This record gives sequence, C-alpha cells and structure tokens, in this order.
Amino acid sequence: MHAALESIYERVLSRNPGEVEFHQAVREVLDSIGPAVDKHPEYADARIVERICEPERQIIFRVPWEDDQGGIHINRGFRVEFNSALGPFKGGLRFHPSVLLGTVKFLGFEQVFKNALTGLPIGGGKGGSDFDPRGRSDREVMRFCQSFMLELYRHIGEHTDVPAGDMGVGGRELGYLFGQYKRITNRYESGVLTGKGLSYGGAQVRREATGYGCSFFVEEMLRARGESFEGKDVVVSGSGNVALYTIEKVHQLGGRVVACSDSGGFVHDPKGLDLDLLKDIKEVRRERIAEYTEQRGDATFVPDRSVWEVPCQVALPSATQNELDEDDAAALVRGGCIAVGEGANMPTTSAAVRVLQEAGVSFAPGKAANAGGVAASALEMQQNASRDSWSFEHSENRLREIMVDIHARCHDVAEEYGSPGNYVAGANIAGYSRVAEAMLALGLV
Ligand code: NDP
Ligand code: 2IT
Repeated sequence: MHAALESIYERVLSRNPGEVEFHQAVREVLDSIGPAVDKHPEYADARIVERICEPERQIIFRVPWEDDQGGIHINRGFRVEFNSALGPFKGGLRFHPSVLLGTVKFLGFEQVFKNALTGLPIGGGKGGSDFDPRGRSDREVMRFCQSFMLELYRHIGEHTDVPAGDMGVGGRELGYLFGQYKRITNRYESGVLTGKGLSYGGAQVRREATGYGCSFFVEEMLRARGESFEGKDVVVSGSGNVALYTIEKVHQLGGRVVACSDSGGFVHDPKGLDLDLLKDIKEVRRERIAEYTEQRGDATFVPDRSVWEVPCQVALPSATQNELDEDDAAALVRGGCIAVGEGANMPTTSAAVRVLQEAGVSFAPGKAANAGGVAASALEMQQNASRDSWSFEHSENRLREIMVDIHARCHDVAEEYGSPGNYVAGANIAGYSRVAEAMLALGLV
C-alpha cells in the first residue's frame, strides 16, 4: 500500500471495528490506487480518499412483522448511503440472515466504484436486512417488505436514493416494496426502485443484466488473450439471479456450463446444465439445487463441498462474498482455468486473487464484471424518467456496449498506470478517478 494511504487505512480499521468485509473491500481499493494518488496531489489536499471511505449517511431501523401463525419477529433494516458525487445513491437491497452493518458497508463501498465505472450518473449505496426469506410464504414476505418500506420510504426517492435487488430480493420483493411505497407516498414514482416487473414500469433485460453483463465482460477479457468461450467448460457458483442468466448467456456464446451450486452443495452435469430445468427449480418452485439430479440421470449432486473442485477453463463465482479461497484458486489453476470473472460481489478472497494473478489467470473483479446489473438499472431510471420503454434487443445492445466499454477502460487504465493485464488495478483506479474528480469539483460537501 502507498505510504500516504496506510494511515487512512489504519483509521478505517479503528473507526469501524469488527467489520472485516468492509476492511477487506477498502484495503483492496487502497492497495491499487497509489499511482493515481501520486498523479493527483490536489485530491490528497482535499482529503478525497478519507471522505470516500466514510459513508455520507447510515440508516438503521427496526422491522417488526407477523408470521402466518401470528408470531412476532423483529429484524434489522439498513441503508448505507455511501457517496452521491456522481448521482443519486444507487444500489441493491440484500435480505439474508448473515447481513450486518459491515456487510452493507462493504457492498456500498464497492458500489461507489462500480457505478462510476459504468459511466452513468449514479452514486453508490446499499441496504438490506437480516431477514431470511427462505421457507417463508408469499404473504410473510409481503408483510416483511411492507414493514421494511414503512421506514425506508422517507429516505429514498428518484432523485435521492434508488434501491434495487440483491441476494434474496428479486421481482417478487420489489413488487411488494414498490406497492407499499406508492401507497404511503400517494405517488407513482417509477424511478424510485429498479428491477421492477415489466407490468408496472420495469425495463427489459434488467433481470438478465448482471449475468449477461458478466458474460460479455469475460468474453472481452478472453478476446484480449486471443481466446473465446467457444468449446470451453465453465463453472458458475450459485443458482440465483446472477448465476442463472450467466449460464444462459455463456451457453449462447458457445461455452458449456458444467456445474453450479447453492449453499447446500453443487451439481455437476458434464454434458452441460439444463437451464430450463434449473429455472423451474429455482425461479418457479424455489427449491434446492439437489432436486436437479432427480430429473437428470447423468448429473451428480455433491453436498457440502466446494464447486471449485470441478475442472474448468473459466470460473464465474456468482453466489456470495469470500466463497472462493486460496485452496479453491489453486485447484482452479491445476484444472487449467485461464479466466475468472466475479458475478458476485467480492467472492474471491484476497489471497485467492493473488494465487490466480500469479498463475497468469485473467481475473475480473466484481465491480467491473458484475456492473451490468446496476448499469441496466440506470437504463431503467432513464426509461422511467422519459416514460418510455425500450425493446429487449435495444436494451441488450446497450448493455453489451457498456460492458465492452468498462472492459476497455479497465484494460487501458491498468496499462497506463503500469500494471498491464491487472483488471483489479484498472477497475479501482478508473472508478476512483471518476469519483474523485467529481468530489473535488463539488467542494467540501
Ligand atoms: P440470489 O439470492 O438470487 O442467489 C444467491 C445464490 O447464491 C443462491 O443460489 C444461494 O443459495 C447462493 N449462496 C448464498 N450463499 C452461499 C454460500 N455460502 N455458498 C454457496 N452458495 C451460496 O442472489 P443474486 O444472484 O442476486 O446475487 C448473487 C451475488 O451477485 C451477490 O454477491 C450479489 O451481491 C451479486 N450481485 C447481484 C446483482 C443483482 O442485480 N442481483 C448485481 C451485481 C452483483 P441458497 O439459496 O442456498 O442460499
Ligand atoms: O451489487 C449490485 O450491483 C446490485 N445488487 C445491483 C444494484 C442496482 O441498483 O441495480
């Protein structure tokens, strides 16, 4: 780490005790941006890095709700409004029992740089709750979402803060959240949430965007080393929104996804995963991935083991943070992996990133590779603001252009700052530079 950044990092550690994922996300950025700090002493004078590490606003609230049996539950809601230099706070909501303030802060911090990389006018934020939607009825999920919005509504707005989905928050939850916002405020403010259903103001390709976008980014990264998806075996972790649409696009681009997972284990289908069956299990029936083998005789389900033991040429971690560790990275390298693209946020541990980079594997960090989701959200805001809706084809073409552009920027900036091929450095420096420039222009606010 650049000497001038060490004391800033120490202060982040002491002021945010125990928030290890937030520390990890900050460290990764500070480790990269030294050359940009040297190039712009005026940013240091304005203490831009210190300001970037401190959220503009952090909101924590109680969410009481009643289950189908009349039992009362208390969860905690969060919204961390991290940085609005480039536009309204923008970022998803995560409903998962593991969610703590530090989780939301790491995600919000990453989001600031990711959103800057899209080139679109969006600041960064994140929110969520430790609510566990698994096993809950639709009615219970609706009551939870309504109670959550009864607090959140006062903090958000199309020009202020625009939430969307993340783990545990998809089309169903966003519908309930939007319905409640509309009822409380008496306003049909479409642009207050993105990822909405197509029947009430949603945009084509938002559902597919993170997975499609990650596939487009990795296609570019493969192209840069004279390769393509054609004929390659690919492993995708998770089997949620990001994973399913990554599998769909990789198949369209000529790759063969042979394994995916959930928190119970992984399925290995050497002939290539049957996406229709996966969507039926995960999107329609909301069941476990283990069900897959009941209908696909050739496939195996391996409980409680890491999906990264399946050999592949391309690995796309698309489940959760720190799911791919040093041992997994070494196994991937041994199995002939040449490219890793993070569909999830920070799924690869810092030690694993080093193993991959030292072995010459092309590595795309999440803030670049999974930016397609939030980019499509910004396109949804654009359509809402102009009361327009674009075709699937047009929306997909825009998404592809944006991902090709992000790849080029990360690639070129890495080279310009003396780390050719290092997409982590490229993404962090490019994202930081855009935010820092805007913050300097806005004065001390
Ligand atoms: P979903 O809730 O749709 O799916 C999450 C998937 O990850 C599920 O299959 C889940 O399995 C699995 N998973 C969770 N924890 C673990 C674990 N410890 N080990 C193995 N599998 C696990 O979420 P998304 O697909 O939306 O999000 C996935 C990742 O992508 C997250 O990191 C998110 O922040 C990131 N992301 C999402 C975007 C979006 O637009 N949705 C945009 C950009 C990034 P199970 O059902 O068993 O819990
Ligand atoms: O991590 C992410 O980029 C998201 N969950 C999507 C955020 C958004 O506002 O669409």
